[in-house]
Parts: sequence; structure tokens; C-alpha cells
Amino acid sequence: MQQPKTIYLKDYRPSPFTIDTIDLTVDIHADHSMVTSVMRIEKHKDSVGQKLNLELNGEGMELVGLKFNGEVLPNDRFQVSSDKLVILNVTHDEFTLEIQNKINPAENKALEGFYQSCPQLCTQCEPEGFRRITYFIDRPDVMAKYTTKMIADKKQYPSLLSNGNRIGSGDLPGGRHWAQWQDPFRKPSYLFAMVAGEFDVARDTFTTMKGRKIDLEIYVDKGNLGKTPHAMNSLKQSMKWDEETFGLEYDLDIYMIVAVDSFNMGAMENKGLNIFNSTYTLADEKSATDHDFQGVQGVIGHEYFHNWTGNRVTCRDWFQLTLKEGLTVFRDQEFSSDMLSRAVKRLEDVRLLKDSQFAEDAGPLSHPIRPSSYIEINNFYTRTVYEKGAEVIRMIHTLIGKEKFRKGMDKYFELFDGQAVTTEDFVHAMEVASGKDLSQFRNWYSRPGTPTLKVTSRKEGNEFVLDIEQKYPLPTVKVEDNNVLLMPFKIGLLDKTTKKEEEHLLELKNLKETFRFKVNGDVTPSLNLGFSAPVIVEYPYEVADLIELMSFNKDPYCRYEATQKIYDHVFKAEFYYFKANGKLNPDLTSEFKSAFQNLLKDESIDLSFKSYLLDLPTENGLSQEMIQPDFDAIHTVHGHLRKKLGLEFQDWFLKEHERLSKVSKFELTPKAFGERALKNQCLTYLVASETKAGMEALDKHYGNATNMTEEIHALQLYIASGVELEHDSIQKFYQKWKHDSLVMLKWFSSLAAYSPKKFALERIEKLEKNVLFQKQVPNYLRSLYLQFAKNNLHAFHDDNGAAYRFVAQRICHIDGFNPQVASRAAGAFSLINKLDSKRQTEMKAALKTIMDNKPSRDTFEVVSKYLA
Ligand code: 0A1
Ligand code: ZN
Repeated sequence: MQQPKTIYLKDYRPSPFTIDTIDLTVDIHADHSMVTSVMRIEKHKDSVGQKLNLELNGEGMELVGLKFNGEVLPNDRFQVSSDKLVILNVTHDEFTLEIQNKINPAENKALEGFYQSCPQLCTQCEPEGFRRITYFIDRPDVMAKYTTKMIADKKQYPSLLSNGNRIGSGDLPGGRHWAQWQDPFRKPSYLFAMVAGEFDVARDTFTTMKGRKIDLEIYVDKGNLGKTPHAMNSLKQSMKWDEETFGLEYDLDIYMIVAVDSFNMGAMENKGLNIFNSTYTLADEKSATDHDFQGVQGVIGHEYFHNWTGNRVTCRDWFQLTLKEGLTVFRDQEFSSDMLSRAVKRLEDVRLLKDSQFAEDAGPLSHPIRPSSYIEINNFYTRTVYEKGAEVIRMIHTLIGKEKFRKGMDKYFELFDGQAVTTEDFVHAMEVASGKDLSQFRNWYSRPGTPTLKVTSRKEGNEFVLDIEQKYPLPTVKVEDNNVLLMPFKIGLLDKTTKKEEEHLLELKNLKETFRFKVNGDVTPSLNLGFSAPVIVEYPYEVADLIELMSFNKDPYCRYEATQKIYDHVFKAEFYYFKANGKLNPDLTSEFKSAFQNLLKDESIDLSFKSYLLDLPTENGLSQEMIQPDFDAIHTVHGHLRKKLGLEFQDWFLKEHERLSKVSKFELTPKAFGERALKNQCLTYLVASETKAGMEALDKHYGNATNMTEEIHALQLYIASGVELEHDSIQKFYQKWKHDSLVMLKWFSSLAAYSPKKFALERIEKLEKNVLFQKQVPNYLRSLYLQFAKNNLHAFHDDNGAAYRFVAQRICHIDGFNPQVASRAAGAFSLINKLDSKRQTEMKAALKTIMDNKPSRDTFEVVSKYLA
């Protein structure tokens, strides 16, 4: 196939034309929608007086009419192709352009532009969906004022919504009606939104810090109102938090959220009219897990915070995506930390970063938070741009401190409100407000790969000396003295006798440097406190040091790290024993047993945190650490280690499980989250013990569960234990929840992720034929194929290659209607470079079948990188 075009940051030029206003009319009919767009267009100041072609983006539409300054444009004055409308030789500096075009939302399965999410109609315009609604200069630095009139059948579409304020509405003959909206704020086209449908609406109000009353409306499918209170509450919390933390007040009189089932991502921050994947809106005790509740709160916060970081100040071009995303993730992380437990939230964020972003950065898709080129921008909504981007913002926060960071944010809005800017502009604002030179820090924006810090220590008299060396993994990145990353590196020195810990904030600036500290006695260093820099730290810890850190470290994140390192150490020993002897090690060392015992006994630990401390490293994490991972052995040894712990500490797990079963009230507090998490964790170990008591606890847990957190956890344990699809546990769940599509997603995901290798693939082939499996809805596609490939590692990586071929085949099929979902599903193959030669050959062959199938631009970009 012809290689798609690559777009480079270095080629950025401002648009020669700007669009001042756009007046849209969208007339919705059963088999098409007619769009009329009247635009006031001007030449950019540098282009005034020149004769230029005006290029408008447009895809998947039919041009019906075209007028220039009110006159029909003759055929020789324009050209239309499959992705552009070009108005030739424009001499006017200001003019109006009127375009009429036809689109068909019902046939739009890519879910970009205007589409049907049964039975409603909605839009997704970020990053380049607006060009599927009408011809436009579809780039974020073209900011216009929008007026939108929608016309539709009143019965089928009683709600007609768009951005801004409703300025008129009325009835029309033939059972039709109209509504007109006007957004007073200039915005890029990617923030445009429109919704038509029939909904139930949850309504509330929020009074801002200046006393303005804002109407809050959440639109959901009929019958779902009971699942909206948490989202509404989260929205009000977000609005208050942004006022208190950053002095940022909401700027329109109405804030609407619409929940839809068909959505490619989590949610979208369209001005005044957010559109959400229903998984991030709807939640109640019976059907949503604690993780879901926290997800709703975090995503509602995220989209709300975009109103300032993204909408009021937006991106100049798509290479700057992290400008809005990294900053907004940082803001939502801080929000969740303030609403829940800061320690637990930090641990969860770092876990996600290390599990997913580090892997992405170590694989074929590695890219800097501000990429320098792309084929398809949709492929860059990544863990790197989002989560590593947030870590980069967090490092600025650490380097200059909370107060100066706030001043920097104020400066950012003072300088750039209403503009489309770059990451450089953000760093500049932070520099101006803090007085700190961030020149060297800027290297983070263009550096791919996770740096490693090699740390060693020595004692010299009464000085403790740390030698730190920065290492960069990618052979393509040449780091010399002039482009070293600057990073904050927080450390603690734990006095072995007094157990007191002294903290220091170091600034690393050189490839190699040495730091000296006066100490009284022996100390254990605790490195990268709070995960102050997104790096891998290598330090030759003794197990005894780790046990010390696990028991006495003040920093919760480092305490968690220490336990993970101990498990890692124990796991590796077990793993090599198994490989060398062909049988499992029956023993546990007394040192490890007593450390684990201390952890269980420690009553000062918050329960959520404790359940995390008891989590063994995931099979995913373990596989990533190994070269040519033996997925089967990892799975076996992992299960065995859990079993030994389950047996050894069965009494404690049973007692604790019993104690936590007495908590009956359902609350959404950190304490209650902790109780449920630990109860589930106890059950995991009890079931792992493979004893009668363990199975009894499972039956009891499942039978008595009154919330989804406990119910789904038990179901997953049944599935992992190898029960048949016809087993009561699986069938009961299905019968109980088949009317609730969000819960059915959990059923499909759990079966895909936890089914044992011996029948996983066969089972998935059966599940995709289930009547409740919605074959074109992204949530469903992800629930089977991605869950299987990413979380059922030993089954997916079966070295006969059958699962690779199966997933590749499904990706080809999905690519035919939804390239975004297909290219994300291709992430299934991300481990390609780590595999042994047999698996690698099988995977390559599977990937080649995708390449032979004329992939979309999205899928081509990802698969070609995997095959490179
Ligand atoms: N800006 C949204 C994410 C988003 C990106 C692309 C989408 O469709 C292709 C949809 C949503 C956010 O950060 O939440
Ligand atoms: Zn975002």
C-alpha cells in the first residue's frame, strides 16, 4: 500500500485564513442530515492583500451548495476531493462563505464527527472529527464563535443540545422542532458538540464563588436517573475544588453532561456540553465497583478542569496535546487526592505509570510527551502524553513549590487566556512566576524513553555519600552534557537505630553526580520519595534494607515500593527454582514470612493501603521485567506463591475476612473503600490456598455480596479457578444482570481476562456470539479482545500463535468500521520485541496479515512500528 503521509512539528505554519464566526444549521432526517454553514472568514494579517487558495478539510460528505459573499460560486473557482474543498485564488481579505453539505450519522461507525449512539445522535470532534460534519479549517489554532441551530423530529429527538446558551427554540410543521445555541467563547472546532435524543435529565445548580448560579444537567438513557447522583456530586465537588485550589470559576450559565454508550474514549470536554462514555457517568452501589465510582469522580473532574486548561487556553497544534492533557491529568490527580486518600491515589497513579507508560516508552511506540511527528494524531492519546505529561507538570510543582506553581498558573491565564499556545508558553509562565530557570528542564518535552538512575552509596567517615548516574535507554537518543534532564529527586535517609528519617530534595542536573550528607550512624537510603521523578531507580538493596523500609519508611509510596521489591525478589527466587528443578519450591523463607506477618499485624496502616501492600506484583509487571518471558512459568509460580501465603496465613485472612464481612453499611468514603478492598484481598489469598475453608469463604462472599465490588471480585475468582461457562456462579450473574449493559461489560471482561488458558480462546469465540455482545460498540470490543490480550497473558501468548492470529483477524475486521478502536486493539502486540523467537515469529506473521489487509492510517502507523 501507499505509505500514509507523516506530519512534522517543524512544519507548523499559522493558517493563512482565520474564521471569525460560523453559523451552523443542522437539519436532521432519518437517512441523512443537511448541514448549512455560513462563515465569516478573514485573511491572517500576514496574508492580507495576497491571492491565495483557501483549503478547507472535509471527509465523508457530499457538497450540495457553495456561495461566496452571497453568490453561487462557479465550478472553476473551487475543487472538491475526498478530504478537501479548495476555494481557488481568493483575493478578498474578508468574505462570507456559505456551504451546504449532506452527511449520514446513522452510517458513521467510526464514531468521529456526527454519529448515532443508539438511539441518540451525538458528536465527537477531537481531534479531527469536525471535518466530518462540514468543510472547515479543522485545526486547533483556528478559533471561531459558533451559533448552532438544530432541527429534528420532536418526538424522536425532544432534546436538541449544543455549546453555550440556548438562544431560541420553537415548533415546526410536521411534528418537527428547532433549538438554537450560541457559544460566547471563541473555540477551536474540536470543542464543538451537538446532541439530539430522548433522555432522562438530572438537574441541580451550583453557586460560584462570585455568586453566579449555574444550571447543571446530566442527560442519561431513560430509566438511568438513579445512577446519576454520584456524577452530579462529583461535578459540584470539581467546580468547588477548582475555585478553591486555582481560583478558577466556571464561565457559562449552564454545564451539561450527556452519557452515551458508543464512544471511542472515556469522555470529551466540549465547551459547556461534555459527552461521556456511560461507563464514566453511571454508577450505583449494586452495579458499580469502587473503582468505577472513583473513575467517575476522576473523569468528571478531568473534563471539568479542561474548561480552563484546554478550552480557555488551548493547543496551537496537535503536537502540543500534552499542554492540555498532562496539565489536566495533574489537576484531576490532585483533585482525587484531596477528595480521597493522597497516599493511595499517588500509589495508584504510579502503578499505572509504571505498568503501562513505562512499557509503552520501552516498546516500539516510544515517543516524547511532545512528539515531533505523527501519521495519525488519534494514535497519540497515550499514557505518555497523558500520564507522563502529568509527571512532568508534577516535577515543575516539586521544583518550584505549591505557591509558586499557583502563581505560575495565574500567569499562564493572564498571558494566554483565549489563545492557542504551546508547551513552551506554559513553561515560560512558570518561569516568569517562579523566577526559576527551567531551560534544562525543557528537555523532558522532547525526550522519549524512561531514564534510569544508577545509584550507589558509601560511607566516608560521618558522611553518607550517594553517587548517581543518569542512563538513557534508547540507542537513538544521544545524551551529552548539554542535554541532560533536570529532575527533582527526593530522598530519605532512615537512621537504622533511631528509625528517624531525614528528607532531602536533590536537583539532578548532570550525567553523573555525587551528594554528601552528614549522618550520625548507619542509614538506609529511601530513593525517589513520592516518586518525585518518573524514572527507574537501580540501587543494590539487601533484602534486610527493604524490610527496614517496608516497616519504617514514612513515605507511603516508598513503603509500597519496598514491599514490591521484596515480592519481586522472592518471586524471582521461586521462578528460578522452578525453572532449574522442574518443580515448585515448597518453602517460604522465615525472613519473608516474618516480614509478611508484620505487615498483616500492623494496625496503623490504612486498609486500602494495606490491601495494596499485600498485592503481589502483577504477571504483567513481572513479564515486562524479563527478557523473553516464560508466560506459563510466570503464571504457575505466581499462583503458587499466592497459594503458599494463603496457606501460611490462612487464619489471619479468615479472621479478617470474617471481621470485614460484618460491615454492612455501604459508604463511599476512603475508609469504606479500604474495608472492601481488604476484604477482597483476603478472599484472593483464601481462594489461592485451594482449601475447603477458602472455597467456603468464596461461596459466602459471593452469596452475600450486596455491592458490585465484592460480587465481581468473587466472580473473577470462580472464573480463574477454572469453572465451566455453565457453572452456577457465571450463569447466575448473567441472569441477574443481563438487563444492565454496563454490568454485562464486566461479565465479558472478567471471562476474557481470567479464563484459564486451556479454554480461554475457545470461550472468547463463543462469547462474541452471545446475543448481548454488541459487535460495534467500542466498550464491548475492548471488554473481550483487549482484556484478553492485555490481562490474560499466558493464554494470549500461547506459543502456538493461535491467539495472535485470532486477535489480528478481529483487528482487521474492526479496522473496517472503526480505525481508532482497531489501532488501540493493536496495542495487544506491544510486547513483540521482548518475545522469544518462536512467539515473535508467530506474532510477526499475525501482524503481517493486518498489513496485507489495507489497514487504516491509524492501524498502519501502529502495526508498521511493531514490525519495524
Ligand atoms: N480530550 C479527551 C479525550 C478524547 C480524545 C479523543 C476522543 O475521540 C477521538 C475522545 C476523547 C480527554 O482528555 O478527556
Ligand atoms: Zn483530557
